[in-house]
Amino acid sequence: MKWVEREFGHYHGEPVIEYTLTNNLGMSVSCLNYGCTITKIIVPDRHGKLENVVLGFDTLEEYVDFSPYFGSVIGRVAGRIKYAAFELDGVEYKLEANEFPNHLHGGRKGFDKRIWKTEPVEQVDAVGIRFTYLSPDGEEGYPGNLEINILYLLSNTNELSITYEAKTDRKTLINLTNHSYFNLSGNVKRDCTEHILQLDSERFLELGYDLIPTGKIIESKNTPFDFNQGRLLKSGIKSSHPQNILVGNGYDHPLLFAKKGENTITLSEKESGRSLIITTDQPCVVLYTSNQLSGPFSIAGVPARNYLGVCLETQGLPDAIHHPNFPSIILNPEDVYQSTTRYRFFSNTIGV
Ligand code: FUC
Repeated sequence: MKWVEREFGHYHGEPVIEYTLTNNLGMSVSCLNYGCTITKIIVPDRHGKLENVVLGFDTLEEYVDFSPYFGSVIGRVAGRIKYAAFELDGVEYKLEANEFPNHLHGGRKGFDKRIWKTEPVEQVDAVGIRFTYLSPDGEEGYPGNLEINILYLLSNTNELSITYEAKTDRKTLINLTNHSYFNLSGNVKRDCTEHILQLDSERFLELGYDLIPTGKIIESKNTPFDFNQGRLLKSGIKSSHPQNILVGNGYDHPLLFAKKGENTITLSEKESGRSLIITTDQPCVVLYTSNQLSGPFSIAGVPARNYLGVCLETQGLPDAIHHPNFPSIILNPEDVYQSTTRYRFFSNTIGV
């Protein structure tokens, strides 16, 4: 197991470093102190060929100019907050309305655009990076000084675990996730339409025209949102279900896990033979099939187009602060926020 670092660029005068963690099987994960951004995850296919399975850029300039949150940590609150405002204990807080009139993924300068302090971590069977950041009271409109501590750990079983911890000195909101776009074909050879997704979920959140939950919870049975038996992502991309059409033909939806506690998600692609099993303690996963990815940039030489990657954002329910029936995302000063999501890669397709 080892880690190496190299200079990746400069952001407002501060050095941006890329760390590469490599395990004894040759799997590697590269990440930046800018946004805790995962730039590469290199894993073998069925023939042992090592290729990158996430979307990313080669330069910091491209991240700054174009990145739709490729690989980064999202916070303080993932997803959208309607009208960029909320009330806590009778006080109204106004947030940055960076997707006017709403707030998206932590604001204009969320955690994905911050330089984090880093510290390499070496364990007997794992190597990692610890990221820390102090988000000051009022940042992007949120109350409380928030101390965040995130650990990326790569093991010798081809598992990357991400552990999030946070503490505040005033009541605030928190809902952290990682926004990696997976593409198991390797080096963006094919898009994500032939990826198969399996997870135990019987319900998903209906979205409004602004992509914010309406509050209605829909049963997935007999819809393209039923992934219990495994389903090709293209079935939702080509579907005539109004919820698929609404988000730009595809998925951009919070799927609610069937059970409390730990849940697993399996993503696989037959042709490469690669699978990814995600285990999380979060109550939902936002499935986003990159329906709005096209833009004036390329990814590993491939011109950006929709469906090149799939995001599986494990998190609390979006806009929970406006829905008393959703699990709370309020963090009190006497509590510690703690959550772990693990990503384990296999080079033989599972469950297909
Ligand atoms: C996802 C989606 C959004 C958005 C973005 C880049 O999390 O929920 O709709 O476009 O990321």
